[in-house]
Amino acid sequence: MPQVTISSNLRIMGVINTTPDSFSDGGLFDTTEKAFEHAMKLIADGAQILDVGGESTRPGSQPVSLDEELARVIPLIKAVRQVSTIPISIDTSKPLVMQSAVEAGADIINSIWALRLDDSLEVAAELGVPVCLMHMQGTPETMQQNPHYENVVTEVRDFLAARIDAAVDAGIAIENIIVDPGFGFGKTTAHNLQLLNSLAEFRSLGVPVLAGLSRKKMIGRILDRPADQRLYGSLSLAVMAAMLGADILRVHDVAETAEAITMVRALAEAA
Ligand code: 8Y4
Repeated sequence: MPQVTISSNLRIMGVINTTPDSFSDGGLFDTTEKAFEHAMKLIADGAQILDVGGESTRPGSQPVSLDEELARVIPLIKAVRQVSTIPISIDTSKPLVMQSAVEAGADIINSIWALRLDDSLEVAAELGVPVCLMHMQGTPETMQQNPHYENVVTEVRDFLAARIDAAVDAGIAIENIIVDPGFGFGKTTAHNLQLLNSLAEFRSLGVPVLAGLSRKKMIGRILDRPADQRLYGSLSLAVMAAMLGADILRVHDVAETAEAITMVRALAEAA
C-alpha cells in the first residue's frame, strides 16, 4: 500500500481575475484581451478548470454593478469557449450573472455565499450545472473584523452539510455539488490552519472538496511575505491539501502547482 494517497482525479483550477482592483493582479488583467491571454497561458500551464470572477471579494471592496460584472466576464467566457472545451467556473454572487455565464458557455457555479443570496439556489438548480458551495462567516466587507468559532472544524462542516441539504432540496443533484471550507473567509490564521489540518474530515460529506489557499493572507502572516512573494508557501499548502484529500485546488500559479502535484502523484502511484 502506498503511504501517500491523493484524489485519483485531482484537478487544478486556475484563477482568472477580471477585476481592475484585484490586489493580486494589480489591474494587469482588467481587459478582456489580457484576461483571455491569461486564460490561454493557464490552459497551456496545465489548468483543468478556469475560475472566472468579475466581482472583488477583498475585505472592504466596493460592490460591482450587474452591468459592469457582465461586461467583465461574459465576453471572456465566450472567447475562451470558442477556442477550448476546458470547464469554466463562474465566481459570482448574482443569479443573473450565473445565468448569463452558463448561457455564454460556463460549466460550474462558484458561490462564496454557498447560494444563500436572493434566488441563487433556484437559479442554479434550473441551470443544472455543478456548484461549489463555500463557507464564509459574515460578509466580504466585515468578515475579517473579528472571526469567532467555538469549534471551527465542526461549525464549517455542519454549515456545508446544511447547504448540501438545501441544494439537494432545491433540486440540485448531489453529483453536482462540491464543497469548500473557504480559507480566509471570516477566519484567522489559526482557524485556517485548523481547517487545513482537518481537511480529510470534509471528505465525509460525500462530495468533492475544493481548497483555495493560493497566495492568501495566512501565508503572508506566517512567512511575512506580500502577495507577490507567496509562491513557495502556496505550493507547500497545495501539496498538503492534495495529500489531505482535496479534489480541486484553486490556484494562481498553475504551472508551478501542476509540477508539484506531478511529484506527489508519482509518490502516490509508487505502491
Ligand atoms: C492573493 C490573491 C491573496 C487572492 C488572496 C487572494 C476562494 C474562492 C476566492 C476560495 C472558492 C482570493 C472566489 C480570494 N477564494 N472561491 N474565491 N474558494 N470556491 N484571495 O477559497 O483568491 S477569492
